[in-house]
Amino acid sequence: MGRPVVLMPGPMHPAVAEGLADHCELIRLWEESDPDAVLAARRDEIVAVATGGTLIDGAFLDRLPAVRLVASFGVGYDRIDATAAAERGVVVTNTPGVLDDEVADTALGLLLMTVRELPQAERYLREGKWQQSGSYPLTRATMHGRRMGILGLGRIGQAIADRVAPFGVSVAYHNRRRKDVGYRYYPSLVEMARDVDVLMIVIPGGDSTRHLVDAEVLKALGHEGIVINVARGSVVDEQALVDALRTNTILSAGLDVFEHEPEVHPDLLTLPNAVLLPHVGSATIPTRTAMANLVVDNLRNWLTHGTALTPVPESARLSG
Ligand code: NAP
Ligand code: 8YV
Repeated sequence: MGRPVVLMPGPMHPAVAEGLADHCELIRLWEESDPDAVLAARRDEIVAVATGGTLIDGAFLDRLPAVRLVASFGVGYDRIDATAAAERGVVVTNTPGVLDDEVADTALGLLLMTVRELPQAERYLREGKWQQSGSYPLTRATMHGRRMGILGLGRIGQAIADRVAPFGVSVAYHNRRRKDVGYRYYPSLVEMARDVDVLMIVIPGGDSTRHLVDAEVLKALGHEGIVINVARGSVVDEQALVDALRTNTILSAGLDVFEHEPEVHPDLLTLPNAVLLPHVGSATIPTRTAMANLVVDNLRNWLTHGTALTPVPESARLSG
């Protein structure tokens, strides 16, 4: 019997291919001159997919009836239709846990950058304005005494909550379900927004959370309010956010993610009260390597023992 065949639709971290080399035949689809012909010719052989961002929906899976595992790079799996996968008996895995600290560090850095206008102050220095015009203006906001509302107190949300206590920042949260934690729980996002002045967004993306943060939530957050998004751009109505920043309905925003990455809403690029990062939440060599290794471990364990290490929970898969 030949080696199992695994499909990689698009380029991934090199450690994935390296880790799989001895365990399967890997089809690098993007390198094929006629990908459709390859999919048609190998459709009954390909048993698993390793992916880092290709859209995998029901139609894609229907072309590959022998596939039983989709191993995804990243904890967010919003590019995979997990319900369609579950309906076809396909297990989806992601890479939870190994990036929590990295993303929480990024979130905290982004919060500090936004509250204290550090990128703007740095630009001021580089542009020679310190000599020309004197000190950078005092910032209206300070970290101390801020009230943070975490939208999505999960693994990363908890790591962020752990980090802000020494700054004197209080924490509340909104999830669909209350957790057994010491922070105040809000069943309503708008009500939480009304009571806090930092909205920290760390929920999964996808259809079920699309534009959860809309004009009403931003208005509730108010003039001193700061939005930090390290989750997915789709969670925020980006046009409503731009309008809220322009009209000072909120104070400022720090964004690592955008609705149409790598495109960024052109107005965000010019607004002085927006701090923008190019989706670097987990982007360090050690953390991305750990994520790649977990993709490999999921595939290897499944190919060898028939079980995956970090499958997306069935409840999440069937609810989308
Ligand atoms: P997690 O542990 O699954 O936590 C997600 C939290 O969101 C859960 O507490 C969940 O609680 C809550 N939630 C889910 N749907 C909700 C909804 N509709 N309304 C309110 N709360 C909801 O996930 P994680 O590992 O912390 O990762 C969170 C997300 O961060 C990922 O899905 C990914 O999109 C994003 N991320 C971004 C980067 C980056 O580079 N910027 C890196 C890693 C992850 P309930 O189930 O009780 O609602
Ligand atoms: C990565 C992420 O940027 O894990 C996630 O959900 O958003 C990030 O860690 C992404 O997976 C890169 O493809």
